[in-house]
Amino acid sequence: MEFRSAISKGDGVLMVVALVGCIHALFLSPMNCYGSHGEAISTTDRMYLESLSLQGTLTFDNTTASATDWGQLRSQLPPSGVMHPTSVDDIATVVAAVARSESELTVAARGLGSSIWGQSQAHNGIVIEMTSLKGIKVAPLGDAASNGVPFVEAMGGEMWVDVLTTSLEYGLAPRSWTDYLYLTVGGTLSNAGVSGQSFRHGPEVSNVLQLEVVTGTGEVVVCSATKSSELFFAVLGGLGQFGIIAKARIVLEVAPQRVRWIRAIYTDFATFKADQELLIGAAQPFDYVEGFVVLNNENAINGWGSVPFVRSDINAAMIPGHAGAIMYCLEVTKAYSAAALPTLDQVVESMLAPLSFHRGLLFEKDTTYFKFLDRVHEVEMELRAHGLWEIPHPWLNIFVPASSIDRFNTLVFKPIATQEFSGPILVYPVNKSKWDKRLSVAVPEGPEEIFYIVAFLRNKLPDTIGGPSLTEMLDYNESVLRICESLHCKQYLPHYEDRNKWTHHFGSKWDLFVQNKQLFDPCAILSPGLNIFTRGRHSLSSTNFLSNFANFCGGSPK
Ligand SMILES: Cc1cc2nc3c(=O)[nH]c(=O)nc-3n(C[C@H](O)[C@H](O)[C@H](O)COP(=O)(O)OP(=O)(O)OC[C@H]3O[C@@H](n4cnc5c(N)ncnc54)[C@H](O)[C@@H]3O)c2cc1C
Ligand SMILES: *[C@@H]1O[C@H](CO)[C@@H](O)[C@H](O)[C@H]1NC(C)=O
Ligand SMILES: *[C@@H]1O[C@H](CO)[C@@H](O)[C@H](O)[C@H]1NC(C)=O
Ligand SMILES: *[C@H]1O[C@H](CO)[C@@H](O)[C@H](O)[C@H]1NC(C)=O
Repeated sequence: MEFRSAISKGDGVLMVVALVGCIHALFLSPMNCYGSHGEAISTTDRMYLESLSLQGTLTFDNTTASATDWGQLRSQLPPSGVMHPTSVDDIATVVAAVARSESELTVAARGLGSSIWGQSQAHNGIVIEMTSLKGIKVAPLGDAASNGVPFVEAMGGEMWVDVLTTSLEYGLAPRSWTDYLYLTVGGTLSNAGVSGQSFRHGPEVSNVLQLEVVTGTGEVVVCSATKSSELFFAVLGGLGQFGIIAKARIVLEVAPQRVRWIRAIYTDFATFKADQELLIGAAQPFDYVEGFVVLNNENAINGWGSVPFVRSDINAAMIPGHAGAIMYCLEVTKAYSAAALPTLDQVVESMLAPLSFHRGLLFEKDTTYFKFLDRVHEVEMELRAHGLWEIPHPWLNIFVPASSIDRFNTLVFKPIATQEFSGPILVYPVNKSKWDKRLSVAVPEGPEEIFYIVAFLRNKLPDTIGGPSLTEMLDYNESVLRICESLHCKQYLPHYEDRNKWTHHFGSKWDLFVQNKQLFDPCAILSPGLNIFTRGRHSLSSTNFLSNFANFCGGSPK
C-alpha cells in the first residue's frame, strides 16, 4: 500500500503511469532467451557495413540495450547492429547501404524506445539510436530565417524537454505538446503527438514548418507543405515508414509565464462531455483541455483521492450522494503573466461560470509553464524511486468519434467500476479540422468535426502488489478494440499482429500509404517493427510496384 500514497502525491494526470513488476525478468525478457546480438547478419553484410566511412559508431556486439521498449511486452530479438550517428550523413550512408544489401537487413530509427510493441526495434536489422545526434537552434522573430514565424529547429533524436528549455531562453515555446516531454521529436512526429493543446493548435504534427528526411533509399530531402509536400505529409504520422526525421522545424509562440491549473469533478458523463465540447468551441477561453475517468473510491489508483493537488483537500463527505461508481474529472489550464495576477481569480471564475461541474469539487493550483508541461516527469521520479517505472505497460490509445463516445462510455468506461484499473484513463475531445487530411495518421473517417482521444495507460504491477495479470490486461485491450470496431474508432500508436488489419486501420488513406511506401522506401527496409510491410522484392509484389526499383533493392554492395 505504501506505493499508492507515494503515487497519489504526484501532480500529473499520468501520476500512476507505471505500476508493475518484474514479470519480464521471468519470461518476457529478450536478454535471457537469445544471444546478445542478432543472428541474421551475414559476414558479407557485416564487412560491407564495417567498411562504410562514418563519423559515428556502428557496432555489432551486444546490442541488447537497443532492443528494449516502454511496453516490455514483446520478447524481442536484439538487432544485428546499432549505430550511434553523429551526422545526418551517417544515417544516409547506413540506410543506403542497407537498401543495397542483398540480405534481409532492415533499419529502425529509435528515439527513446517509448513504444509499446517493439515499433522502434529491428531484429535482423540496424537500429539507429537517434538520441546521439544533438542540435537545437532557435530562430526568434526578427531572425532572417524566421520569415515572420519564430521556430526552433531540432535534430530528430532531441527530447521535447530540451526543445522547451532552449526555446524558453528566448521567451518562446512550441504550442502543441504531449503529456510527457522525455520523448523524442522524431518519435512523436512519426505518430502525432497529442495533449490538451491539440484542440486548438492541432497535434504536434500540425505545428511543423519543415523537415529534413533521410528516405529509405538514403537520399536526404528537405521538405515542407510546399516543397516535396508528398514526403512531408507522408512522414508526419507515418510510423517511420517513409523516412527518418533528421531535423524538424517547429513553430514557436511567446511562452506563457505561469498557468492556473484546474481540476473539477463531474458525476454525469453527458454533462462532462457537453462542457468539454463547449471548452474546445469558438471562444476558447482555456489553453489546455483534458479529462479523465475517476472511480468513486477513495484509495483506488484512479479514485477521487488522486484528483486534488493536495491530497487532504478531498474527503468522503464531499462526494455527492447521487454519484455512481464512475465519475469524470475535467482538467484545464489558463496561462497568465505576473501582471495579470491581480485580476486572475475573477477572470478564471467567469470562465468557469458556464460549466456544470460539481461545485464543491473544484481544485486549483498555480505553477510555472515549465513545471506544468513537465508534470509527468515529477511523477516519473517518484515511481522510479519505488521501482515502478520500468515495468510492463499494456497501454491502449484510441480515437473515438464524438457520435460514439456515449456508447463508449456505456460499454467501456462504466464497466471499469468493477475492475482494479492500475493506471489513468484519459478522455478529451479535439477538432479534426486541425489535422491536415494529407497527414499519414489515421483519424476517424467521415464528416464529423470532433473526436475523443481515449488513453488506457495501464501498468502491470509487481505480483507482490497485486492487481490483474498481464494476460487479463491484454485480453481487456482486445475486448475494447472489438467494441471499437462497431464504433468506427481508430487506434493511436497502433499495433496489429494480423497484418491485414493495417488496410482497415488506414481505410481511405491506405492506397496513398502504399503508394508512398513505393516512392520513399521501395525496399521496405524502414521501421520493420510495425509489421506493415516486409523487406525484399517480393513483399509488395501484389501491387507490383517494386519493378522499377528491383535493381536498386537487390543490387550488390559496391
Ligand atoms: C510516459 C509516456 C507518456 C506519453 N504521453 C504521450 C502523450 O501525451 N501524447 C502522445 O501523443 N504520445 C505520448 N506517448 C507516446 C509517444 O508519443 C510514443 O511512444 C512515441 O513513439 C515517442 O517515443 P520515442 O520518441 O521514444 O520514439 P520510439 O518509440 O523510439 O519510436 C517510435 C516510432 O517512430 C520511429 N522513429 C523514431 N525516431 C524517428 C525518427 N527520427 N524519424 C522517423 N521515425 C522515427 C521508430 O522507428 C518507431 O516506429 C507517451 C509515451 C510515454 C512512455
Ligand atoms: C550487454 O549490454 C547490456 C546492456 O547495456 C548489459 O547489461 C549486459 O551486461 C551486456 N552483456 C554482455 C555479455 O556484455
Ligand atoms: C471545433 O469544432 C466545433 C464544432 O464544429 C466548433 O464550434 C469550434 O469552433 C471548433 N474549435 C476550434 C478550436 O476550431
Ligand atoms: C492488446 O493485446 C493483444 C493481446 O491480447 C494484442 O494482440 C493487441 O495487439 C493489443 N493491442 C494493443 C493496442 O496493445
